[in-house]
Amino acid sequence: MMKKDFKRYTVTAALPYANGPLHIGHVAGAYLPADTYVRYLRLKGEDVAFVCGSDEHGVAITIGAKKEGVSPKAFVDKYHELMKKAFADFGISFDIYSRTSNKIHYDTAQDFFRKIDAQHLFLEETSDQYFDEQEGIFLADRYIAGTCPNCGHTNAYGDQCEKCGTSLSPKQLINPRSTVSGNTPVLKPTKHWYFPLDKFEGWLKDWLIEGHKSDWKTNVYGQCKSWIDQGLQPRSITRDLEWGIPVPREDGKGKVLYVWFDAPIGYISATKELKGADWEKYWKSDDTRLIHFIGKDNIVFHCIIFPSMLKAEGTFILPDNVPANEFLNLEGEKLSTSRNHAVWLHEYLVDFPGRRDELRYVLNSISPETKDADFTWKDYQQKVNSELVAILGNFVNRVMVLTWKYFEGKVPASHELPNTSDKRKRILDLYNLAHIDLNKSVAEMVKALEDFRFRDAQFHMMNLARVGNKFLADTEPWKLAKEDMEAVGCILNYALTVVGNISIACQPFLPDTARNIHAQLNMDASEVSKKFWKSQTLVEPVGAGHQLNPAALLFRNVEDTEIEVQVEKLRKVKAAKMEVSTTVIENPVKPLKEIVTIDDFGKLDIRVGTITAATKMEKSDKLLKLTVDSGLDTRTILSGIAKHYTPEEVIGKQVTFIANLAPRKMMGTESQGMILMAEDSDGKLRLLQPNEVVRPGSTVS
Ligand code: B3M
Ligand code: ZN
Repeated sequence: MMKKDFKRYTVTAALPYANGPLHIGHVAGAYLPADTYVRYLRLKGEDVAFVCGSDEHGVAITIGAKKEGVSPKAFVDKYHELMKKAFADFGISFDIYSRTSNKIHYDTAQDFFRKIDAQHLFLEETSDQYFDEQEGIFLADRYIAGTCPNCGHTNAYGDQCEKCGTSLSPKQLINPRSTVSGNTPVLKPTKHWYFPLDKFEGWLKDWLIEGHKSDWKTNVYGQCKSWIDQGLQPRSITRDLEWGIPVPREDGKGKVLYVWFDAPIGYISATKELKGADWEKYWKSDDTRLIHFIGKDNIVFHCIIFPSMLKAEGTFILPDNVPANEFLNLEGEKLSTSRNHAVWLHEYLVDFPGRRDELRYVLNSISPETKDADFTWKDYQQKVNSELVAILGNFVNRVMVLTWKYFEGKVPASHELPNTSDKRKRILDLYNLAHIDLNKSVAEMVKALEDFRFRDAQFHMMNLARVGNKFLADTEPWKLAKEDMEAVGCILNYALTVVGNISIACQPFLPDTARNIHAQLNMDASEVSKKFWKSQTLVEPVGAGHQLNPAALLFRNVEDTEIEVQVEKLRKVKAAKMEVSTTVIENPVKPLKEIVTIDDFGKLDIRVGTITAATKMEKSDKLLKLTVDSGLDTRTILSGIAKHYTPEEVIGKQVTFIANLAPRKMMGTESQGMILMAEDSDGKLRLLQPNEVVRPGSTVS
């Protein structure tokens, strides 16, 4: 394919779900490569809109909110702020970090839906889906658990069995149960709208399979091709949920857009927010290059489904490239938010203050560009110590220190060294060799950046320091200092040129380090930097006579103790999980809640009381109104046991109850506590009683 002449860039990074903090897997997957690329584009002087934001809809959010016992809105508010701050603190240079709960996004997503709907492209279909009668809701796949038909695991989800990895549909589960109420759900008809992906198969074959055969990464292209080759089906794009963007149709009341329909449109909404009236240029102009940075689990959504949606809408440009990464593992195991097996970005920033570039460097040098990669703390230490410290930091520091030693920190003259001795001839030869090597490295670095090969690009950048070190070691200016200061000056002048070029070349990868070197060189980088990135050859950043600032170390060694602390942290999490998992009973009714401390538990005042009277609550088939002698007082407690006990059955029984629960009004009556119950997997309730009669008011601990 002919390379187009692009005038501007719209670069997107996957919108992370606002359901937990960011870890190094997220960073290595999408955000660091995107940031590196965008920094490179800006240095070249390109017009770029770099957009991202929180993905705030979908089941991941509603489940998370439920777990934390808060509303979805409160839940996303919390994580949006946390993620936004972590990105900013880490220095990811988004032009905007937006969120999909913004009004502008609701409007944009609904308009998008309407535009396709007006062409009568969506299909409507009514089908049977699982419904939780107690909660009165249709259950998303993730809210249904049951026995896996493949491996017999009793806690498989409606979309996947996490034990054997089989992807499932809810109806395949044996003994399905709602994870919301624990009850057995019933099948009930519901209407949804479907995007006719099958109708785009022919077009996708042209645009993607033919059109991007040679310019997309093989891992991305391969996944897309096999997906399309298997044949495409209509995909439902609406859901029966309360949290989400309402379907903009009269007959769509109570339904919301599927999160994967609205989320990618979030890129467009964010651009609107960023650019105002100018936004269309970034999405509707053929000379704009659209690039999506994502992890591999998002490939089909960004390469097949979203492009088809854009095509259907009809007025947008399509992604020109989607350089998706594979996964990053941690110490040989999958990163996992739920198991807390992760290096959290916000924690790294606290544990390693002022050392952002170290993490950038290591993640970039092991970037899972073509296959999964593994992050280990030992390797982190090794890369920092033997590369950043020993190669880059060491070179810059030697040159600075020598210049101060011999020339009081002033850049020495480079006057063409007359070739008057064998020694000088050798220096000139070495200089010429180094110069060729360095320009080659710069060219290779730029080529790799253009091709989204950031680990190679960083390697070539580091080559500048490798060549610089070798040049110093070969020319040995410290030995010449006694006999030929002119030659020493020439060597250091050139070495300072290399330092200056490194400071410019490392900007996309190590932005803090770049600034540090600029400060030491006492240089304003902006003009030379432009020249460097335009010409893609070495420039002369500091001229003879220029006064440098004092030398300072760029990096320091990562100590064994620092690494041990991190490894220990991971080990402790694992040990805690093992303890928990050995005490979990087989076939748990509900997933284990979050761990609480003994102090949390101590806040509950649990006691034994005697039921002295019981009646059925009017207009409720669930509630019994109980009078309980609590030992302290006589109180009224409403309990949802009417389907399991008659009033007569419970009078005289001793029960356990929470005595300090804030009173709650239900159906006009105040309940002053809560009776404790055991609930089995069929939803059957049994009173929790002491096995011997005790004095009312006895505490439970
Ligand atoms: N939030 C999935 C994820 O975080 C999803 C990406 C949306 S990009 C439009 O992996
Ligand atoms: Zn299974």
